[in-house]
Amino acid sequence: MKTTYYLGLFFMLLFINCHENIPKPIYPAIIPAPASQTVKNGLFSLDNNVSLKVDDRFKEVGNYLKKYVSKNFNISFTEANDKQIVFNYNNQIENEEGYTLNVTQTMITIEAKSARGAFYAVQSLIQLMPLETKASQVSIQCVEIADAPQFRYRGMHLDVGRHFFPVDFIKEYIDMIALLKMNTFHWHLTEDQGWRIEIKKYPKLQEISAFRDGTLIGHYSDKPERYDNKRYGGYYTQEEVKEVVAYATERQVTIIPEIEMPGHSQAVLAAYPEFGCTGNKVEVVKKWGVFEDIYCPKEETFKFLEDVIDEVVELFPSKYIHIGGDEAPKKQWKESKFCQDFIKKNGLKDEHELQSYFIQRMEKYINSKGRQIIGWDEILEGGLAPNATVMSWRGTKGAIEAAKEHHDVILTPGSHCYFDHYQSKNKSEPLAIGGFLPLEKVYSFNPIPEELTEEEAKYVLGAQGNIWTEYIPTTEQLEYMAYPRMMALSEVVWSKSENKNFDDFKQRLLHFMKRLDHLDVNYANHLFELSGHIETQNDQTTYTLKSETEGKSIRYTTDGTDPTISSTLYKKPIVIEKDTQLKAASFDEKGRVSNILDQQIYKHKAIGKKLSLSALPNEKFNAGGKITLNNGILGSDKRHRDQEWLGFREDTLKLTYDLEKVTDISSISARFHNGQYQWIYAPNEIWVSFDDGKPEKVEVPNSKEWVVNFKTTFNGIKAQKITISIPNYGIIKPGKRGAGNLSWLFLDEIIIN
Ligand code: TNX
Repeated sequence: MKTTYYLGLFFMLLFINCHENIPKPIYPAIIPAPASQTVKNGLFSLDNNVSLKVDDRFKEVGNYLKKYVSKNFNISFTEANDKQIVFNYNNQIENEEGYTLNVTQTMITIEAKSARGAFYAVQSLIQLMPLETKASQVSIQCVEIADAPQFRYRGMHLDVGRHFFPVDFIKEYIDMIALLKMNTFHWHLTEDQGWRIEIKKYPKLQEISAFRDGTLIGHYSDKPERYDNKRYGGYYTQEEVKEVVAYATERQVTIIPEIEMPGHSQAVLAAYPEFGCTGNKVEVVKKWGVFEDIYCPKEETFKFLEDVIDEVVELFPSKYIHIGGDEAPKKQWKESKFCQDFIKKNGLKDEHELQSYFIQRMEKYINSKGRQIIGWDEILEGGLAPNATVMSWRGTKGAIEAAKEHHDVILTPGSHCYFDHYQSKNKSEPLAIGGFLPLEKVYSFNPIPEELTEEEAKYVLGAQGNIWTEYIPTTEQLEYMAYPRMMALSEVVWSKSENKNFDDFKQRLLHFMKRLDHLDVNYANHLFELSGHIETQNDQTTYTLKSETEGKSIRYTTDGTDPTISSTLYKKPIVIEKDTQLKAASFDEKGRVSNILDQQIYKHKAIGKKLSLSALPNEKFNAGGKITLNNGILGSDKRHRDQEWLGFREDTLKLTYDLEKVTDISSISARFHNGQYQWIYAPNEIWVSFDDGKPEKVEVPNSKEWVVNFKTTFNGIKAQKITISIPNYGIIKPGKRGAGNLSWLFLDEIIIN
């Protein structure tokens, strides 16, 4: 779609719309971008003189539109015939979910060959309607749309195990899925931390497995661990599940329930330890991670799971049942005599084949109910169940393997589809599990791995966004994590790649955000977020600011106060002459439209100067690259996996600075991360030499702090070259985490003054 269209039409519409009580029409800015769209002159006026004619096959969709109109506007359809909205059946439309939508001044025509197609036409139409409520006349831009999705499977997942979300919220989530023309809601219903679906035959699932006695506070890598000790939980009754399924069906959304096995099942074992391997009494888990207590492949366990499936298939009409299969630690199976005998008796090679046996046996049962299984990519290990569809989350490897074996596959790689990861580097972001998945990265996703041939690519059904909720306790935060990344994903799975353009998407998103405001949805808005970088040239250090989206002005302060609409306007890179706290944000004429970028910059003599390292940082801990060691910016005091911290695992790391000219040196300061739980130790000493002088040893204070601050001062030193050698703390001592292994060294900035 052409952005140039926008401005022209926008102004045109402003003129057309001189009648004050009629809400302004919306310029077509549909998300996901339709396959083809031609904007025409003129408007269709939706008012009390419009009749609705619906082919019988689309009756429910017609009712849905009727409900939408009467709920949002002061308009009802009549029998009058001067203007019409017509739903026609058209079996010439190629794609099962495709549709056409033709808006002229007197008529709106929708054609489709399935209710789903007709429903998507209505969703496009809704996105063409203004937001003002209770208007008695609304104008709709004339437009011709012919549309169809790229992928058959367009999904969103939600983990209700780690945190529980009420039925009303689930419905709102489904509304959003439907508005974005996605067709699947993957409801992750069981977890170590809580079982969330009523199973009548096993009441202890409701009494015990659905509740935990507290929840971890903060991040799971925070030490020591702290808990809130509050009982937490809940579950959906079967009546509620039916209500949600009916709600989703009305919106053409299929719900795939997930019942995890054999791992992530500790909540069940808390109630029914007899289905585990140890028989030990365990509790419903209060923290996050992967836990060793998993189902034991005993007859009674299978009976339990089959009983659960019996009730589940009664509730969910979906073709697929998701059986999990991920992250099942094999330790207990290794140690259990029962499992080892079982492996021998059934001619299995090892515990992986036992996992495969487990899944295949459940697959057979589920197939016998006329349903098919989906499992996370671990179900590939030890042999794939014959009819299984694979959900590939650990990168795309699983997807490639499955497609090559001619199994259907759905892509949900962590790199592009995990909406529990951070979406911005701003310090004000709510605590998240980690990772970094900004909007643009979601948008750039191509669900078809390059490695697949055209034939193999046919096994890729589509993609799905996952929302794991360890760190998402409230619906507000969930919305913040979900939107607008879900909008970007909707375009990944729906729109043709030639219609995908991130700048154009952002413009449409700005419109869409108004809709979200109207719906009172707490979305994240990083569209005008600022980022900055340091540069040093000819001894001058500057800080350059850049907005994620063009079109707004940037204002900043250097006195620690928050920038306002009257703060200094940013025009060119800011010269940094001393330590500076820079605060900047984007503004439009009404006020601030972005978060505040708050950057402390330490001006020192080595900023941007040539630095050579005896070894590269480990690739896992090299997010920002070597430059972060002398860019004047410190790492986070809370997270060692940010851009600024670099991790090394060398016996000795040597850093050599070339200051380009002989310089007075009075101090060297450094910060070492001391994350002993993660095997990261501050060094005991460093060695410093100037030019080609003799290295002198300086001790690093012994400290248990998360960050160890180190500073050493000098008198009367003049040098151009400085060499700093940092011997690793060494092999971790017995009794400590990681004992016997070489520790890690973590550095963010070395400040030379
Ligand atoms: C891995 S993805 C998991 C989940 C976690 C998630 C956190 C998958 C199949 N398993 O149990 O919640 O990472 O990002």
